[in-house]
Amino acid sequence: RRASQFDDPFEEVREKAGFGEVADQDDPVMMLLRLKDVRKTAHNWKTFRSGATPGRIVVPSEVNIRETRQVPFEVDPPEHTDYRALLEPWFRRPNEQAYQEKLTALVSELLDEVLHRDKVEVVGEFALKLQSRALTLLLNVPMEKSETWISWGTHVFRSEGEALDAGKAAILYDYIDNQIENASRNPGDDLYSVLLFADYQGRKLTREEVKGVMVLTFAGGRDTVINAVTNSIAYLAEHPEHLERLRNEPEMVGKAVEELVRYFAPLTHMGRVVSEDTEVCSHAVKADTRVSLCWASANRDAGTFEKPNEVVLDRKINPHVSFGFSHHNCLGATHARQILRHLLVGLSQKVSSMKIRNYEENIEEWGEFRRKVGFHKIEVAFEAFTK
Ligand code: HEM
Ligand code: EMZ
Repeated sequence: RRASQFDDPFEEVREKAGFGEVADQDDPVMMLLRLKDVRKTAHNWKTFRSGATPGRIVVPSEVNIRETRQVPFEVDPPEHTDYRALLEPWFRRPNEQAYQEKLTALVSELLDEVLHRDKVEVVGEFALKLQSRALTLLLNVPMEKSETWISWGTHVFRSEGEALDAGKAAILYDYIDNQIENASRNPGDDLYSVLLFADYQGRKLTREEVKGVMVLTFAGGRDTVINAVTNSIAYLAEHPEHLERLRNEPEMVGKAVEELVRYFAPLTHMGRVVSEDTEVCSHAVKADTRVSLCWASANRDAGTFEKPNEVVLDRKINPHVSFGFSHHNCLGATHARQILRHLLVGLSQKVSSMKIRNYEENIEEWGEFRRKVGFHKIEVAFEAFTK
């Protein structure tokens, strides 16, 4: 199997039963695998709740490593609607011209750093840096801040050998508490300050709510972006004809981003807690149990996607759910899409070819399913493009 091939481990079970079962810390999860069920369940927030005990909708459950409720991720309507209204304008800033110019410069600088080296470990030396530096734009804080974030590694709650790392989580919480404290003493035009002084339902947000938004911003947009960036590079390394196509037809970059994100599905699934006895997929589910919406499986549903296991770079109809569906659809998607657009354009303009030297795959295990989500490490040699 080639480095950039991401198989669909769910196909058979999706077609036969429609769901799979996963054990997780005495709190099992019923994984929904079909696009139709995923959408229907995501939409039905009354029966399938996000506002459960903080951490419980994440798989593996984070109830034992955090108490802070992530906002708006772990809140249901109607409160969710008001939080979103407050946050949406800020999270749309990546569409602005000035923001994009900074992103172009940032990608260009990073590519120049790797271009004159023999080989580069893309996860740690490229994707993590790109994710962290780009996040300074989203938070509107100085670029130097990214140096601290880079030192944390690829996940804020996980580490090598430990799926849930409470010590690591504590570093993030302390950091955010500190930044909130600084912003309250000396407010600026960064996200912390904006949140501290915003109006929510006629009152200010509490420190705990501000922290909830910030933790989510750091955690949700981290390994997802890192995997999307790394996997896109692996893909274009093995498909130089597509790199060339992007160079000649830059107008297709938007479609290419959607298709790569569909194919890689950087976030495999996300849970919900069932609020009343009900039925999903002709299967009885009890109140207070967990189900999950498997975005990765839904994206390969042959009922909707033709040739689901192929990357069709200019795929015309692409209603993928990599960024979720309905109320909780990804707030960071505008930012993530812009990073990927600028990456693809930058690569096509500056790189003629990339050779993969060595790699170690990152495989997730969910019950009977083994799913490749990206790489722990991947060494690539970049060759500069000269006109
Ligand atoms: C929600 C995926 C990048 C912030 C979500 C959801 C998915 C997702 C599937 C829905 C969760 C649910 O329904 O429970 C991704 C992927 C990304 C990405 C694949 C990168 C390719 C980011 C970034 C940020 C971010 C960069 C911010 C810096 C959020 C937030 C939510 C969210 C705040 C919660 C929205 C809500 O509950 O209303 N993301 N995400 N994400 N994501 Fe992302
Ligand atoms: C949570 C989640 C957000 C969780 C939209 O997804 O991302 C996961 O990586 C984190 O571990 O806490 O933020």
